[in-house]
Amino acid sequence: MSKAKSISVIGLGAMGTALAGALIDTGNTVTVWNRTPARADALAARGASRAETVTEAIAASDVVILCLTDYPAVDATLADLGAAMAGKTIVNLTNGRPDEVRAIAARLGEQGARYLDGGIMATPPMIGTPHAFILYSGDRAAFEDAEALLATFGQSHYLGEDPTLAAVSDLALLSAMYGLFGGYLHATALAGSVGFTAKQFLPLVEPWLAAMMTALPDYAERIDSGEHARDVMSNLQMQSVAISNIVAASRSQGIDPAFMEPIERLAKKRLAAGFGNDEASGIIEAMRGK
Ligand code: FVH
Repeated sequence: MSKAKSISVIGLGAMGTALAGALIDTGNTVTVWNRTPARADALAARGASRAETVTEAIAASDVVILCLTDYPAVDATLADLGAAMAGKTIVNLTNGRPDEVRAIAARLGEQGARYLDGGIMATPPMIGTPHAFILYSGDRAAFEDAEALLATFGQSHYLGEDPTLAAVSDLALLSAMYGLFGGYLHATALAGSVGFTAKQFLPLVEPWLAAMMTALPDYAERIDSGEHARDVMSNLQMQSVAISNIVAASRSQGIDPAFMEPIERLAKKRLAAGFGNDEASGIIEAMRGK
């Protein structure tokens, strides 16, 4: 597929608008539709064609991007459009669960469409820059045909034919992000209880997190090999004391320890199972129900 193509974008929230804008900026013929029509005004002024109905938006292009709040919104938008789907490549960049992905992939497949599911690992201003990356899974030929077009948004990572791969990986990466942000917020609240402003605390917390990120390759090695007891530097017994101190100190400082309590529970579960001398990477086994 050459770079300049006809493409439709359905859903013009913050992200859909950024996606459509990037496509316009790179010279593609873009048709847009949104439930609330006024949200198409700015894109129309930049050269997009405004579809009056979803059916019209789908008919306008072979490749159709969906970017809506959730899968119930996708279901509502695509209801009763069966015949219009035949021969189309549907690229659904809506955040969702694997069960939702399976259901829509099966339904669109029965309707004769090729289905690609995607997870956007970027905020709207990052779209069209090298910092954005997008996960895709589903119909391989559809991905290969649309690859040049999809490269408009940022780096593409095609994960495989199973359509749920992108959604599960997206949720996994978001889980890492929420863990980081939640940890930062808890830390900043705790430091704030003794008078630090967030800006005063930042020069401490930022390099600390950056230094701790360097442990990830070692954790990955231990997780894949199952060797949590090898060359232990910071054993779980010692770390669980600190974790419980964080929970207790948060309470006494008037900070809700809710963010830290699950990790305390998992660490204790692992300790009770006799793995106190292991590295804390072994907590993943408790998460896996072992
Ligand atoms: N914005 C972000 O930072 C993140 C980055 C990572 C990926 N996400 C996902 O992208 C999907 C859309 O997110 P968004 O930021 O564009 O969301 P909103 O600005 O809130 O726009 C929502 C659009 O969905 C339409 N919509 C909602 N419900 C329905 C429905 N029942 N029928 C038809 N359309 C519906 C809504 O339309 P309207 O309210 O303007 O009429 C917007 O177009 C999302 O999955 C993120 O997780 C973004």
